Amino acid sequence: MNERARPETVGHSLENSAFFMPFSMNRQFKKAPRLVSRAEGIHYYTPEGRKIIDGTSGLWCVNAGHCRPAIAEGVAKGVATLDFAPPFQLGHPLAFEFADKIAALAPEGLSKVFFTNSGSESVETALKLALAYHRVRGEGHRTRLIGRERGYHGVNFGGTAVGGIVGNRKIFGALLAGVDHMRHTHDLARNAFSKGEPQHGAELADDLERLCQLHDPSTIAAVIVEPVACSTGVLVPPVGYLKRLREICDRHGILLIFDEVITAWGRLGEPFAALRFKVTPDLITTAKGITNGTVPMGAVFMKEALYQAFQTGPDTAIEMPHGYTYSAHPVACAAGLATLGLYQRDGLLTRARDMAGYWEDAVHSLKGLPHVIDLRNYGLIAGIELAPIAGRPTARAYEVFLKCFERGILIRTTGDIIALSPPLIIERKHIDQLFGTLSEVLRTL
Ligand code: PXG
Repeated sequence: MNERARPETVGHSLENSAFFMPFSMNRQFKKAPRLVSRAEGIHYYTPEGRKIIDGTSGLWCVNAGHCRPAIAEGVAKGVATLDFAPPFQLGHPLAFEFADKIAALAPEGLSKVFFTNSGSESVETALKLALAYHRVRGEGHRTRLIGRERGYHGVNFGGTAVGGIVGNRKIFGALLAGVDHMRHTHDLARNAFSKGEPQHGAELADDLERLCQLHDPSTIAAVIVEPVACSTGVLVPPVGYLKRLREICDRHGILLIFDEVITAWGRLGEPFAALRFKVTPDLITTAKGITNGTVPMGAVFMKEALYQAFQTGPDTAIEMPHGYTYSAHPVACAAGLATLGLYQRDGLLTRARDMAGYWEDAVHSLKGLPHVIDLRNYGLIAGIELAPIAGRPTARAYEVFLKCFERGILIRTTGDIIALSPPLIIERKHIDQLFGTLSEVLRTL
């Protein structure tokens, strides 16, 4: 008899389950599992029927809230109509329709879209497009990729290498050569408790100029940053920082990639963070909210000039030897179109802007609570930084996470920072509940 727990036996031990959980403490989790089995709107439900407010939009992706009928119906119709179509040398109408509709929302000039299946694949795609762009233009000497400390760009080779999270890299060894990192922008000494963009730190962009001088700028292909670094604790860019990065890239012919896997699709009150910060990169990577988290999908937006640079060889040649079996998957496109329809019908791509004031006040109401050393916010995101317990980093925030889950709210923690990013449909009463519970828990520490 197989000893493994069967999924339907909720409450039964999962300790010997075959499932190797990603980015999880497998042993700890399997001893004391936390399961959700249903979701609706702003809530998850546990198998026992406990209702949990989703303070994290799943994993920063369910922007329109859970199980929206319009999306569920779009997916169901999509899968019943065209389950799969090869994306190479064959097409289906939804791919073209979806690409055109989302390109119309992108910052001016980012007129072409390459489909992937995840944020990690979007990042790899953008990095490869950047390298290829320089090569087809006779600048094959541009091979270096620059990321930033505390950046997260997914888990594939390129993204892990340009990412700036030591813990995510050191177990894998060297990964890519020719990668370097700028300094991060987190500066508690000068910017703690900033509301929105912090005032100090635009000059940190000059670290890119330093790397240019160190390596010779003509060896650098691209710079990749998250406009707001979310995974490492909601690091909002200082006023003027992104603009300065853009200027330095322009000065040296370097492509600027915004990794908007989290910040796109309304999270900051505009369809893209690039629009919110009024800085236009050469490429934008997205995923997550593109289908409201329902079907895996990603999209890379690029400037027309990038696309055109590849259209120069004989028209009997494939212009870009890159793509995935599931690029522009018809069910993902159906999910994306239904999601976009809902975002537009309900004004969700700009709703974060309307809610941001109430959200900001709620976030900063936690000031003065035990161990809270910083509060930061932008759009519908918040970072709440706690002082670590001496010698036990991450333990304090993890305790908050567990206690919050017991009391009916789902938060996310990274190090000793709590990150919040609720569905964009959140109402004031939910914000009150979220921060009410959080402040109760913080008082128990
Ligand atoms: N870039 C950014 C900026 C991301 O936030 C990825 C790329 C990778 O996307 P995929 O779809 O391959 O996972 C991400 C993903 C967290 C957390 O706890 C964040 C992500 C994923 C998992 C956890 O903050 N972001």
